[in-house]
Amino acid sequence: MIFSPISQAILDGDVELVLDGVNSLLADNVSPLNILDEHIVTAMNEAGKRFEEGEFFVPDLMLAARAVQETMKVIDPLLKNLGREKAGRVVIGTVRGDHHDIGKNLVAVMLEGGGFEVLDLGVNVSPEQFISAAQERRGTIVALSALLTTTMHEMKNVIEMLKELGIRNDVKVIVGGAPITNEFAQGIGADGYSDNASAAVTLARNIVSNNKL
Ligand code: B12
Repeated sequence: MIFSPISQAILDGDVELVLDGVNSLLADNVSPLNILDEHIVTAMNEAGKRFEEGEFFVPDLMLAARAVQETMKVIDPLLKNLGREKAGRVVIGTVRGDHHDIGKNLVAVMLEGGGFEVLDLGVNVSPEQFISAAQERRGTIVALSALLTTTMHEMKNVIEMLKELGIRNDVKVIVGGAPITNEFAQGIGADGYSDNASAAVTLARNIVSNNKL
């Protein structure tokens, strides 16, 4: 398969080439959303495929991830500018034991672009940290990301802790990440799931309007 020069440069971990390509698309008025979907996400999906097929090793993934992170520094502010009034508040993070943050960062940026106030707690976040941040303001949505089958059960721990504290009905929980499915999300009692960052915004908006958070 032939990739765009930007996607290929991400796969090669060539930060300079990626930034040159992205800046020149932006100069041609290409939307940052388009750059994200067409070039960045495509490249990371391919990196994942190559890793699964044994063509890529962890250092290759880290180079690709670093190229994406540098690119997001340019794209982030532009995506955030797409937003208007605050649609609600979201506390987001990658669950305990998990350090993958590319997808989580994309979701955070898209939510901000979609008008949400977003508090990003980072990676390796404990249930206590999620819940304490959510309790700072009524109506906060908690958004959990997990990329490992060994950490996805942490999502259930967050929901169980909310139940134990008697505040399950006050805090809505949405989940996502490569190993998460709709069935899994329903099984742990989450309020919503999506498999991509754009749909996460629609999901959060629906939750706000259905619950008048
Ligand atoms: C990049 C990567 C890494 C990078 C992470 C860099 C970083 N800063 O994130 C590095 C090299 C550090 C890494 C490390 C490891 N990784 Co890794 N990694 C990946 C890889 C290739 C891509 C992940 C990614 O960024 N995808 C691109 C983003 C855009 O997609 P995404 O995260 O799925 O997010 C999208 C959606 O899921 C959704 N979404 C995500 N979060 C949320 C949250 C909400 C609320 C919503 C609504 C939606 C949503 O929206 C996002 C945007 O569209 C995947 C392979 C894959 N195909 O997923 C393996 C993969 C996840 N890693 C894997 C493994 C095993 C590891 C390691 C254990 C390897 C090791 N032996 O050290 C470590 C774990 C370290 C740890 N404790 O976390 C396995 C997991 C296997 C499993 N079944 O659990 C995978 C699947 C590769 C494989 N096939 O073996 N990894």
